[in-house]
Amino acid sequence: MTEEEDDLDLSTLDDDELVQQMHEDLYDGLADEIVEGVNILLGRGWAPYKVLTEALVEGMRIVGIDFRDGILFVPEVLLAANSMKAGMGILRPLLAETGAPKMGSMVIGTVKGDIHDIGKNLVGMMLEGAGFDVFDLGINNDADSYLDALDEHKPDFLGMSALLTTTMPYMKVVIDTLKERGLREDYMVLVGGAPLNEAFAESVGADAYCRDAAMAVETAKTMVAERRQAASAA
Ligand code: B1M
Repeated sequence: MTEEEDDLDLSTLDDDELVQQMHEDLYDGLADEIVEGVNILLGRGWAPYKVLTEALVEGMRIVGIDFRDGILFVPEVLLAANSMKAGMGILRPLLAETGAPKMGSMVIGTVKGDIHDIGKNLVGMMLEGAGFDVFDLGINNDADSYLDALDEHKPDFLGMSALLTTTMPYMKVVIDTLKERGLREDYMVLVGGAPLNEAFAESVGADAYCRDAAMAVETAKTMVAERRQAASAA
């Protein structure tokens, strides 16, 4: 980076230029700049969700393409991920403070063998903002870890995330374990992650596939409402 670029005053950029610059800063793993950019956009009246999707998620999508194509490698992507998390740290309380009425609860975690957590964290943040209590188990969860948390928190939902084609089959192990222990009907199971789709969710016995965090919130709300309706009709 040249000295001139280093001195760039983000606040002098218009919205489009700033978002573009944030994609580049995310790509370069510049966490301080991402934090500054997020604060500037919020200061200009951008909704937290718009900042999240247009500046951060879109930036990470670009990183993902160059990671896939062998232009970026793990250490660089890790820096990008940490920058994304720094930005999400500012947005998290804002997304959570909507004052939404309590909707339900979810135990969520990334499956065994998988350390990707940005998407799962986003889903948790958005659910919290929509009024759900979220119990986040982090990454690399085996079936016992999920089942212990379900037993402890007795949530409405189990949410599982996987970003690798090699780890997504583990969702079936968890669901089969729930069945073996006679617990499957106690929880609604939602699954998500970039390599998944509806057919996969159905094949492992999940209740629904969620394409993104917004869809996870919509799906959870709809299922809670349907369950309450069924309970009041019974
Ligand atoms: Co990894 N990685 N990575 N990686 N990584 C992918 C997934 C990959 C697609 C990159 C690529 O090749 N293009 C590829 C997987 C290929 C495959 O499986 N076929 C890959 C690989 C290969 C690997 C390693 C094996 C690389 C290596 O070591 N050689 C390694 C695996 C480590 C492991 O897990 N055991 C690895 C490591 C890493 C980093 C550590 C460097 C870092 C993770 C950091 C972190 O998460 N803390 C990383 C990253 C950042 C990525 C990419 C670039 C970005 C993922 C991301 O955060 N996306 C990713 C490329 C990609 O996905 N296109 C890639 C942004 C996030 C907002 O989206 O996670 O999809 P996403 O979440 C969305 C939805 O999917 C959905 O909602 C979210 C929000 O809208 N969703 C859910 C997700 N979970 C949900 C759960 C729900 C509901 C919805 O439950 C209800």
